[in-house]
Amino acid sequence: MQDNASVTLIGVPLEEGSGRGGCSMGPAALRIAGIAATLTELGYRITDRGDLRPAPAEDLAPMAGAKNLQTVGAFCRAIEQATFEAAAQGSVPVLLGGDHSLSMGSVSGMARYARTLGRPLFVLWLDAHADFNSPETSPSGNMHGMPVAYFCGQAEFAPILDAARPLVDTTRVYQVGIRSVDVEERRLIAKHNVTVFDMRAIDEEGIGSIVRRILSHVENEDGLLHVSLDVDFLDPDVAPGVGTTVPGGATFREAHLIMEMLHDSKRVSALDIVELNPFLDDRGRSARIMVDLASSLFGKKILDRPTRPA
Ligand code: EXY
Ligand code: MN
Ligand code: MN
Ligand code: MN
Repeated sequence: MQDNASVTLIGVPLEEGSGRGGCSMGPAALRIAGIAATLTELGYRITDRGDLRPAPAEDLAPMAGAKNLQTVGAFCRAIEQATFEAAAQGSVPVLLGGDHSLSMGSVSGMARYARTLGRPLFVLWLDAHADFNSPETSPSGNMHGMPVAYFCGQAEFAPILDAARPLVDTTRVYQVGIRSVDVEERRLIAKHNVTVFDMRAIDEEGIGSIVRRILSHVENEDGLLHVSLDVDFLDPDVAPGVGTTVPGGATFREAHLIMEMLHDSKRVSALDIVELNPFLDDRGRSARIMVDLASSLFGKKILDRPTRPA
């Protein structure tokens, strides 16, 4: 994003995609942790649209493999519209989640916006999970495990959004930090050429080199970049406030370095902060870390001069 741009906060108190309670308190926790004040201090104009609270979409017939489809579907529609509108007004949408099913809506909204510019949308998926299930492949039926397949058009769902909506090309999705992939997902992400930098890749290559490579692809195509940050991307020792912890995650500094490099790239057009479960958190620690990471993404620096002196 550009310096001194405007930011639109969109609260998404959605937990029905996750199979447990707690994520609906995520937007409140992120606000209490100071997301608005932090970004204001960095010089952004903040609009807080409050929390979306759509009525369930009764036109969607319940599906066995997609739990709470009417609730998740209604949120997805409202999120798609709110995200598109914020971006079309020249603002950077920041989705305050809410479980990860919200990205079916936010990424789709940004894909619609990117199409109005005639530019491609890239997605950086920071997560322990690939989230590439469909109602047919999901072991749980929880829709937070399905958003990537959905916005890439690779999952058969009920008519939540227009079937003719712009999709994200699977080759423009970069998954980083992955360490828990279901058997069917493994097959699908290979078949569709999703680029995965799993935890081993981070350990071997280093996160700085990986982020530079991803950004060079975005720059080569003059793309927009949507960043989707799942709390479980981080190691559970760093951020315990999430229902799907997987050991061996990213460190505090690995996560901040990603955000700092993304800011310098000026390519980020939207941010999802998802899966924060304040009920499972340790005295607000994970909420504060997510706000800290957002502040690095929006330009907070350790010093007001280059990091590496000449
Ligand atoms: N792959 C598992 C499933 O589909 O049920 C777990 C998904 C967890 C999804 C979290 C949000 O990233
Ligand atoms: Mn996820
Ligand atoms: Mn996850
Ligand atoms: Mn490591």
